[in-house]
Amino acid sequence: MDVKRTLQEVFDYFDIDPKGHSGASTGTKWLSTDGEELASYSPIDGSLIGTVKQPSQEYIDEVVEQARKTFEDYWRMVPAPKRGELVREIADEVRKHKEMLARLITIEMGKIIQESRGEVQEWIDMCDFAVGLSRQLYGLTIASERYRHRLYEQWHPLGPVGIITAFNFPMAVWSWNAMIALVCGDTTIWKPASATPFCTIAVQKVVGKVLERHGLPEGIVNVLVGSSRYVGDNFLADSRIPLISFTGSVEAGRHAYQIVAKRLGRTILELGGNNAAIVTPSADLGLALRAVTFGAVGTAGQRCTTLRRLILHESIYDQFLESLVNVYKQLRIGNPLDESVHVGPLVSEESINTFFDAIKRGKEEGGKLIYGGEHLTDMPSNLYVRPAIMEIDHVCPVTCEETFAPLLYVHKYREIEEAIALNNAVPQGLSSAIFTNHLKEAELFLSPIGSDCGIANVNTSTSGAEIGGAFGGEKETGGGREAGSDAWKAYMRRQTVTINWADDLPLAQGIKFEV
Ligand code: UN1
Repeated sequence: MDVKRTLQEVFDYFDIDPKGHSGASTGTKWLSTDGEELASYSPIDGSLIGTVKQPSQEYIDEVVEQARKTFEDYWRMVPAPKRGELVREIADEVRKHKEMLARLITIEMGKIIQESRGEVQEWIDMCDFAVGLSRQLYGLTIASERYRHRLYEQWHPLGPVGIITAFNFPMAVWSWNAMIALVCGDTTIWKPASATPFCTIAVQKVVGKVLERHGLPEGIVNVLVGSSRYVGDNFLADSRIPLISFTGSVEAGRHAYQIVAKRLGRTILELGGNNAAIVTPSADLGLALRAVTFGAVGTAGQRCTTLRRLILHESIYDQFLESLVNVYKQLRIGNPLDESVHVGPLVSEESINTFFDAIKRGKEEGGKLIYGGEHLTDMPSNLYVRPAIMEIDHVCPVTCEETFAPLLYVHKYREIEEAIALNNAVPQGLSSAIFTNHLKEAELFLSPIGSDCGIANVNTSTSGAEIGGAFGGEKETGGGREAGSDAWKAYMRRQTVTINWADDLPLAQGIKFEV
């Protein structure tokens, strides 16, 4: 598929003008923003996708104010199942446009088309989950210690939610947050990564169709497209936004967290991962091989859940590594729009530099590059590399970092306890996996003395989590949880209620206070 022609089709389909598009929307309306233009380029061939006029503070204020006002005057009092109807119709709409949305993801950030379709599917799944949830925002009833008293808790909408997302999942991460926030009665304000503005614009166009059809007011689903110089510290410091959900690097997350903490706002942080998989002697090695390959090279190593560290038992070490290298040799690297390609380009020059820098440092710190690591220079852009495998027998500074590229470190272990210690030896704590057919080993890995990560998998990849579970991790990953399970609670405010229906006033804890 040709990049230029496909892009033109996508723009015609969604009716997007790629020249100086507005960077701010309150739903169906786009504001006439006047800031510097942000350009978006396709990593596939380096061609210009389009430009967006970034919103200066005046427009940011207008959008945040609209989100606050619509929340207060309208959205929070719409019954939750009715809010769910909006989300259900968004799901219907996304199903219609799935292929075009997927193509845009691939063109703008470079993941292979199969994975882009999977990403749009995550959005659809999130909608379905949220629609069900809209009838289940349950509170608990608690036994009161007092005579004729009722004690219970209820959940109320919180307010406008700021959603800051990374380039690697330019639609799904927003949807994990926004679909939940919407049924919870919150309005949303999305600031996407600077690398993927047109994915956001297309998403807003799709949502806008539904808002328009129902004549819903502006301010429910809002967008601010701009670099952090525009939509940055002021946005984070804005106390009209009670919750900021941030997905991105540890460094950027630490910065955001401090600004929001200063005003005692809430955050959901989904920061870096440095995920490991342990392959034990009892594992189904064929299955493990496929899972390891998908985990390590999927999205060209640019998922938070990408497999970065492989921990092999000494008895299967040579055999497994040899098979892995053979599989890597068969990987097709190229245009991610081509259905047969496994690995597309990295997103930017910066990612390329990080990849080569990590390989260099890995060697300096005692690693041995056993496969890949070349820059493929005969490609339509400068952003293609051959995924790399590096043997390294210890934990060192470079293996403690999240290198957002397809670079896999391989360690050897003897005892399972040693493998678990290696799994836990890094500052991040997002995803982890063990490959074993040994019940006791699996249970040990899942026990309190096992993996310290937010996600722990047995006989499946570190990446590719379903939306039904809560997604997020511990330690420097930030502790936030998004998507399924009870992650919705972070988007609402809990209210504990005591009702006295007695004729007197019994106090809790048996206190006597007579006047
Ligand atoms: C991310 O890279 O930020 O589990 C999220 C997965 C996907 C989400 C990745 N469902 O790999």
